[in-house]
Amino acid sequence: VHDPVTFDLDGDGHRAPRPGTRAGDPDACGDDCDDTSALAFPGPGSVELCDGKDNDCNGVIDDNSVYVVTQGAPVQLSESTLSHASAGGIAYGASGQGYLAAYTGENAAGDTDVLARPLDDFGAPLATSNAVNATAADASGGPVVWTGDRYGIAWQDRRTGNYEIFFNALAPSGAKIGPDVQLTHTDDFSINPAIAWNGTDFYVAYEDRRSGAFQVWGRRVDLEAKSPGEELLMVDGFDASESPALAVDSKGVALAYFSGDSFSSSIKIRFFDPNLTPTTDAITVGSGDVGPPSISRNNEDYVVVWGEKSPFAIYGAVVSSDGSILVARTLLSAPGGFSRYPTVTGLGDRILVSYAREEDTPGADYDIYFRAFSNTLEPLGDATPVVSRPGLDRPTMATFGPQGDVAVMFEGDVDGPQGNERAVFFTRLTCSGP
Ligand SMILES: [Ca+2]
Ligand SMILES: [Ca+2]
Ligand SMILES: [Ca+2]
Ligand SMILES: [Ca+2]
Repeated sequence: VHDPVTFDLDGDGHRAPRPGTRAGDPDACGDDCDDTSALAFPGPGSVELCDGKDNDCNGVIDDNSVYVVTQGAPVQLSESTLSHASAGGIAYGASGQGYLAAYTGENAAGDTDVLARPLDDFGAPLATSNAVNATAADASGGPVVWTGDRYGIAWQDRRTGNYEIFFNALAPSGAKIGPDVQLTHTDDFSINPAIAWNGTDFYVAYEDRRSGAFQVWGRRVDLEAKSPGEELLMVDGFDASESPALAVDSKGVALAYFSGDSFSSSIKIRFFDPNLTPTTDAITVGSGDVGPPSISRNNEDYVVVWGEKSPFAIYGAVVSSDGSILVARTLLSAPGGFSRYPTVTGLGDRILVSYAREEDTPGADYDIYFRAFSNTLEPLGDATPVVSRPGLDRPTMATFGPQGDVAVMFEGDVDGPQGNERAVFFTRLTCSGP
């Protein structure tokens, strides 16, 4: 008999596994492989659908499906009254309830806010956006995660004088559920949060400069956000580090981050148990002139992707949760042009990578590409353009949506209130079935 620590947030009659166990293990107290979706559960009655979920709990999302580009013009998410908009995060809620997108922009009064906006299944905004931060305090960030009955969001704002990390839970409408939870209280900047949900708790990792150099710290937050866990330094004591990316499952937490300075930098990954106690050392998967990483769980392992700058190209590696490198640094982008800002999504038997690519002709448009890979990072077909935009390429982020869609959120240039401006857009890949 265990404490009732697990939830059935999606209401399908199956509980999430206890932290540190795998769904269905004898000591797991739960067998729901995905407690964020009532359409995913083990045993008779579960049918694999093309919906971005592992419906039959066999470890593979949308078994045998392929992704195609069907959407025409991308949807602009950030209001045309905003300046300097940047993408914060996007997640899909309960079936039929659409997405929640978060982005940052400066309004006509000169305030920079983190805005949350509900979208329908096709990315069309359902309402105007709500400010998530305290008004009149500059803010940014906004990675978003869905739990099965609510979203979690993390951001940085300057209401206390210097930037601190805040958390709140949001209803599907984007409305705040409780008071903001301040996760950091330091005399220097705490910025750039990442967020994840493991079926029981949220995990938030961020850069914090309390030691003089930025380092990645992290903290656990329970569902009701009443008792945040202890703040923990997630990297080795002297490791200058930034740009955290998190992936979690019921067994533990994986952190990928940028380590180093302008002279020497690397991409590292480190694993933790659900209490954020490290279970491995930091493992270097790439080094040189590297950019921020993206990480996804895949087939009980983890895949990390990042951009490199000489030349501009996308690389990836696969690491198991015991810290073994299963596939060492591998080139993922097609040759030529400037490829950067990758996002990775693991499906269990294959891996989707999206990234921005600019041609090396002055003034050329840039494209968002996606490409599928095997679990050993062998390409499954060519890189396919999703959308082409004028202006400079910017970060991308991707998440599963309804009917197997993969939503891609990205930044692009538009004519805005102050001339040539940045805005946030939505497009998607659709699942075409096996
Ligand atoms: Ca459930
Ligand atoms: Ca479920
Ligand atoms: Ca499956
Ligand atoms: Ca599915």
